[in-house]
Amino acid sequence: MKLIKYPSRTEWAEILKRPSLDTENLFDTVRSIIDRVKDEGDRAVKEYEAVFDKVELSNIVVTEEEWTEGIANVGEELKAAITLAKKNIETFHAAQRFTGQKVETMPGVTCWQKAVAIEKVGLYIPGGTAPLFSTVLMLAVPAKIAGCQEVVLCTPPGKNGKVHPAVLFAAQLAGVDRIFKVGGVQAIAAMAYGTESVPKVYKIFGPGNQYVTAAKQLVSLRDVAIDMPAGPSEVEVLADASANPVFVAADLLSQAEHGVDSQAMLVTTSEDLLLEVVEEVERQLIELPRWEIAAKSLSNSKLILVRDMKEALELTNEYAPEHLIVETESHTEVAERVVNAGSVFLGSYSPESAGDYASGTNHTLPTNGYAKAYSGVSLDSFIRKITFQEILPEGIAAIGPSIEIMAANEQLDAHKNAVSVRLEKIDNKKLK
Ligand code: HSO
Ligand code: ZN
Repeated sequence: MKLIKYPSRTEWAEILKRPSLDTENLFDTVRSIIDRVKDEGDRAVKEYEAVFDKVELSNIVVTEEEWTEGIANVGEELKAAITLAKKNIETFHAAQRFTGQKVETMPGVTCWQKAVAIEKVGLYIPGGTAPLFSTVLMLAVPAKIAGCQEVVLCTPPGKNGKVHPAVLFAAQLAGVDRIFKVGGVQAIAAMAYGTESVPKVYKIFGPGNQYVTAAKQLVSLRDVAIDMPAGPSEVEVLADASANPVFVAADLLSQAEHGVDSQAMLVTTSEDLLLEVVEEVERQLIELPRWEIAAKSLSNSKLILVRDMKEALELTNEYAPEHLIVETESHTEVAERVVNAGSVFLGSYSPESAGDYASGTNHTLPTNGYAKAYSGVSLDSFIRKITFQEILPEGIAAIGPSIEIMAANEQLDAHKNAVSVRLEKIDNKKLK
């Protein structure tokens, strides 16, 4: 962890930099895998599964029996916990339902929007060091509420050729239609183009490593939509002297254990707190099973001492963290001045872990400063808003002449004509 005291504004850009990855050959490698899956379908997918996930699969589909058998291995306690989380995620996302209203912009001109679900969506759940079954809920629950007709999920199997039981349980609970044992770039390509087994979808969601992210970016250039550009996870804790150093340290570590490239930041107005947090992090770190990962990622972490809350907020808005925990005296006031963040956690008893699992908010959020322009996944991510309009003769009579003038001035006479023929018809009727 780097301790930075009262940095000057000229140093901010350097301090707030995310660890950058060398992506020289990344896109070439990823493109070649995508192309083969596109051309050869399941055959290429299975070959890549053998190479990257070290499993020989005769069938990449999770069958009904496999699904049921897997779920039987999930303990009752975990099932109950996942069920509670699902309920809260459902409650929060159901409240996001869009109710458009019909608007009469002029007499006889009515316009409205209607939310329509994306018919086919694909969810990607990474394997790796920790199976993120919580992400299954975060993606499948809103997809079902939105009314997506086909919700498929790809996830790499373990070396035993099986999908993690908790992923199977969460998927069943949330209403996923089909699961495929495919990971990495080959999973993204399979969902983008379709194979004999995997259906082609219209939008792909979910986190992944740099290869998965690059694959999502490449397929989204032309062929399929994606949720958002994703990068390593991050948290910023914004705290003053009133904060509890034990809580702050625990929050920084909960981020740090995600991966060696995740980032945890503390921005504080209190030097005493900063020093206590340093001690506390060291104390808590050695107790963690994933201490090695956390220790590595803490080397990207910064503890920044600033002059006052105004400066703390300016720095925060410049960083635009994926997660922001505000542990200050008047956190409501402070939070009101936050304009760039993915998800904000207020007060001493709102750890990021709550949003990661069970409070109800979504944990698929913009990283890497994208919070300046993007929102996290929500019900909106699974719908499109189609606009409708219905114009009566009196309506076209009212707006028609303006359309004719605008079209003529853009030198688009056919546009003008589409209005003129109608206005003439209305005039003729009046004459009769
Ligand atoms: N913090 C991660 C989500 C997660 N945490 C899943 C635990 N499981 C990105 O928001
Ligand atoms: Zn997390």
